[in-house]
Amino acid sequence: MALEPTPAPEKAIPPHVSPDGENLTLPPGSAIEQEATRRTRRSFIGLGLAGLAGVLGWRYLLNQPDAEGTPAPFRRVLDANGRLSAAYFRETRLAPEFAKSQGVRQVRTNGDAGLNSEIDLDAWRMVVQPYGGGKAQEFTLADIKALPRIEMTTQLKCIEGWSIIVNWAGARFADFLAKYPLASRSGQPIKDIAHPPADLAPYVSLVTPDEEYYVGLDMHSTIHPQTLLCYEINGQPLSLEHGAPLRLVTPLKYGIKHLKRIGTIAFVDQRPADYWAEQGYDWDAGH
Ligand SMILES: Nc1nc2c(c(=O)[nH]1)N[C@H]1C(S)=C(S)[C@@H](COP(=O)(O)O)O[C@H]1N2
Ligand SMILES: [Mo]
Repeated sequence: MALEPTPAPEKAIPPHVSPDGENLTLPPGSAIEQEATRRTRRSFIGLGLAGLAGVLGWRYLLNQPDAEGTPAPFRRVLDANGRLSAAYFRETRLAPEFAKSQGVRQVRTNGDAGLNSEIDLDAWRMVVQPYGGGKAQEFTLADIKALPRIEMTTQLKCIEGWSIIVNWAGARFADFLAKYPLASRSGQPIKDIAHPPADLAPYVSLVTPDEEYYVGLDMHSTIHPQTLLCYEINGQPLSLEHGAPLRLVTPLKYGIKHLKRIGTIAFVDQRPADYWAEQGYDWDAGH
């Protein structure tokens, strides 16, 4: 929008006649009329400036580097929200659950980083690097299925702006760490997620077998009761696109954290690398 001189309305419309031909009552040249004209002109220029700022502002925002369609300045707001949710909600909050019948029939898939290499589902193992070093341990899908089976119907929210209600089944990550004490330096298992051992690793890293997709999680989110090592979606074993044989589901986080096709898990001291955080997304990605 260009800032041109205010067009003189006198040219198009006679001074004291409104656009629909009705006579205005203001006497020509009166103080009131001058003031009205001045105000109109000023507000017109004001609108023009606001419009220009708006257009430039939007152009600025939309030209910022983005990832999954969210320009970086918006991301900074989400980052601030992430810090808030990390600080205030931690593990005490539960994501809403729905009746199984409210789940979508036709699940959608999104994101295939780390899913494009060959996979032999029978030979697949989940490799876990214990906290503080030590020998990596391998787990089969049967090992995970031997843990208490949890079913939940929750909303999967993608940062792109869509969400779906999905029924998931799997084992609680916390139950895995209760049975296999891999996340504490002392080797103490997590018996009660409200009182986890003090020497628990602060962070967890999850990586696909081909290392193309990777996610970092804080320990509070990892042992949250709704964080699942998930092997079924809507009553069916996961398809390859949904992350067969095992994926993460953690409904207090955006979809970006729900790593499909778990390869390696490690318990570590520093925030692990995170695929979308590297693209400028909030590391916590909570909602
Ligand atoms: N390995 C892997 N996992 C991934 C992704 C990906 O690209 N690769 N995308 C994530 C994103 S952005 C979303 S929204 C969810 C979508 O899960 P779905 O395909 O089962 O709907 O998977 C997440 N997990
Ligand atoms: Mo997503």
